[in-house]
Amino acid sequence: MSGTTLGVRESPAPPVRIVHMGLGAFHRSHLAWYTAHASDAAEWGIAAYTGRSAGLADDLTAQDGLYTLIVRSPAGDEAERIGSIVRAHPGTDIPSFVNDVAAPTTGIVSLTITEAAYADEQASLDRTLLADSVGEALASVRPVTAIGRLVLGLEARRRADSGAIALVSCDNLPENGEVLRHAVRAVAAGVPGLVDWIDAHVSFVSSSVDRITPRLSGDEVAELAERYGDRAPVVTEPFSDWVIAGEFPAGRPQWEAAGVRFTDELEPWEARKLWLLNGAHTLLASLGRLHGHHTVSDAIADADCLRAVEAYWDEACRHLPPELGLREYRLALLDRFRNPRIRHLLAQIGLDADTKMRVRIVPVAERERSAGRSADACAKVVAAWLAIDGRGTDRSSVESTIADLSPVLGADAGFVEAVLASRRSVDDLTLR
Ligand code: CS2
Repeated sequence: MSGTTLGVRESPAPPVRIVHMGLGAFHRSHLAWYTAHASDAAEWGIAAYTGRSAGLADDLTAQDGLYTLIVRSPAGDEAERIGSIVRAHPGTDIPSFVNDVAAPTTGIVSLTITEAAYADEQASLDRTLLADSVGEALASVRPVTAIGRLVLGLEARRRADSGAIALVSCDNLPENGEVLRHAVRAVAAGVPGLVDWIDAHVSFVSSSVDRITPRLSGDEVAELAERYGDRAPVVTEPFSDWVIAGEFPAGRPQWEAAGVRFTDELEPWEARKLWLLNGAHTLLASLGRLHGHHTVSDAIADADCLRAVEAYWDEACRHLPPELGLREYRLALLDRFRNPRIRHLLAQIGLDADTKMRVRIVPVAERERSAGRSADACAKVVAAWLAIDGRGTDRSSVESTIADLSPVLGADAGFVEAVLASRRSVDDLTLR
């Protein structure tokens, strides 16, 4: 592919039937890749919207939506041109978004809007805004949150009588479809009749997504742009997994041809991924940085970090069904974390740390404590987070931060004590 310029499709662009919210690197290494590899890929195109910014949308538009996906293994790179994204828009292009969601040809809206966006405090503003806009032309309404924009699109779809649709969450939250249902219904509640329409026409699909895709630095993008003639390249790892539970009333791509697994029992897979992969990431983001490391591969090479990860995995695995192949998954994770050619910054993983702690570490700690065990490894994760965040070391502030993560753990004197004890040892790291 070297030396070629993007912008010319080898085959006609597929018709838009998927609308994506949260266009970024992960969407392009995951859902867009699976869609391009579905057996009926020619029938499923994506109109993708960024969170807000125009930069990536402009770059992709200049390339007719095409981009290069570079799969980076320790042995080398394999580059592939992906054509499933047909249009790219900035998230602020609300009129196009609303039209796309309302179109009868659209069957799916997928989301990678980050964990924190489902509990956006500004959602209540959007609820009022949407309630006040009843009867108005929707094109002039400007919700401020992603959920607000989605609800506006659904209201437009209802008015257009375009029928049922599936919403697919790809964010790292347990039961992400249910979390989305809750968030959407809360914002829709101000618009008369909309919640009933949603209940009858919208399927909330849950899914567990798994592919490490770090954000690239400016230098990395410049180097790849030069090599591939692509202004918006994506680098990802060889591993990829997607498990989905839910109905698609308006159809879906034949994703199983690309390796997607459909199940009625998502919860164990979701917990395996959230607790083991994401939980270890969250641990390394704090403990690794306390040790002075910047990337996952550097942190996992540190004996203290590796020990902490293994101890935390031992605690988590006591609460996962053994038939999920836990040993193999752990070994594969170590290889994935060690991939020296994937530069995954700990600081990137450390964003929104409290939301991540709640869904990755807290469930394991609560289960360990209620089984009568110390949860020392989880306590160390909490302690490292408190230290990297520069939180107070006195008992009452530690207690209240833990209570904010989990009322159960905050009221558990034994767990608070374990965190305080761990805190003393991790604080030594910062003093070195
Ligand atoms: C990471 C995830 O940034 C983070 O919090 O744990 O983005 C992780 O790389 C993905 O979930 C892998 O699928």
